[in-house]
Amino acid sequence: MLKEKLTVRIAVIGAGIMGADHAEIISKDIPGATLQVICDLSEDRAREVAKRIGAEHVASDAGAAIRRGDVDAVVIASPDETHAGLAQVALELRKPVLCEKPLAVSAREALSIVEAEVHLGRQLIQVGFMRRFDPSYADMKAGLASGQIGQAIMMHNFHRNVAAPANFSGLMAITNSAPHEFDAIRYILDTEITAISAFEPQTCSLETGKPVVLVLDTAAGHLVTVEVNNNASYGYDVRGELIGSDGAIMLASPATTRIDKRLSSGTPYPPDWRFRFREAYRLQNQAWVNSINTGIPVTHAANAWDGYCATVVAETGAMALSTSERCSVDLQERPSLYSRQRAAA
Ligand code: ISE
Repeated sequence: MLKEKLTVRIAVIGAGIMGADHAEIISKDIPGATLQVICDLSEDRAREVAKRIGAEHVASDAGAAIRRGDVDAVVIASPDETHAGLAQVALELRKPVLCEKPLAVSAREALSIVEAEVHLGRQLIQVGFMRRFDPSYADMKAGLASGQIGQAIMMHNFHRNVAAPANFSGLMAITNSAPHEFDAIRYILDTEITAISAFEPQTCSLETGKPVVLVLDTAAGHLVTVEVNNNASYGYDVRGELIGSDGAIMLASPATTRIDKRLSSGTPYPPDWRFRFREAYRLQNQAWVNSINTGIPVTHAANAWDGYCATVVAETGAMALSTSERCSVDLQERPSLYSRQRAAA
C-alpha cells in the first residue's frame, strides 16, 4: 500500500538513444518510479523499447502522453527543438519534468520557460546536466569548497566523442556538446560566464564535427578553456582540471580495470557518455524522483535558470565562432525564484 502511494508514474518522451537510456534506468534502477508510458513519433521504436524494457503503455503523441491522468511526471528526451514546447505543456499541467539538455534551442525560448515557472511561483523543471551528480565532479566541487587547493584560478575542460554523427555541424560542438561544460563551469566555480571566444584548428579539413577550443571568462575573474573534439576516434573521454592558488584537482578516469600486457599497461575508454556517466544518470534520476515525492527541488540539480544560462552561453559561443570575436555573455537578471540563498535553503 505504502509502496503504491510512493510510486511516481513517468512518461518518457522520445525513444532514441537518451530516451531509451532514461526508460531503462527508470524501470530497472529507480525505486519509487514506474515507466508508465514510452512515447516516440515512431510508435514502432517506442514499442521496441517497451518490449525490451517493460513499459506499461506505448504512445506516439507526446502532448497526449503528457496529459494522461495516469502520468505524474515527464522525462523529455525527444529531439532538441521539441524540448521547450513539451516542457510548456507539462508546466501548464503542473507536472514535474526532467528535461534532457538543452532546455531549449534558443535563449528566447529558454527564457519563456523561466518566465512560465516564475509565473507559477514554483520550480518544476530539472535539466539533465547529469555531470552535477558525477562522483568525480562532486569531489572536485567539494575539494574546492573545503579549501584544499586555495582559491580557484583556472579550469581546463576536454570533451571528446569517438565520432560525430553525420549531421553534426561545427557549431553543434558548441550548442550540443559544450553546454555540459558551460553548466559544469558555472556549477563548480559558482559564478557566471561573462565572455567567450571560439577557435577552430586551421589544419582540420573535416566538414562535420570539427574540433573547437573555447576560452571563457567568469564574473569572478577565472580563466577557463574548453576543448570539444567530437571525432577523437579513440574513445569517449571527458577530462577536467581545476587550478587553485594552492594546488589543483583533476577528474580521474572512472575505469574499473587496467590491462597489463606485452610490456605495456592500459585502461579502457567507454564508447560514449551513457557508459562514462552511468552512475551520474542513475543518481540524477533517483534524486529527481525523490524530489517529486517530497515536493522539494533537488538543490544541486540544474534548474530552468541554469538551462537558460547554458543556452545563452552556447548561443554566444556560436556567435563568437562565426564572427571570430570575443563576445560578452548577456544574461537577464536572475529571478528570485532561483536565488542562490533560496537554492541553499
Ligand atoms: C550529446 O548530445 C550528449 O549529450 C553527450 O552527453 C555529450 O557528451 C555529447 O558530446 C553530445 O553530443
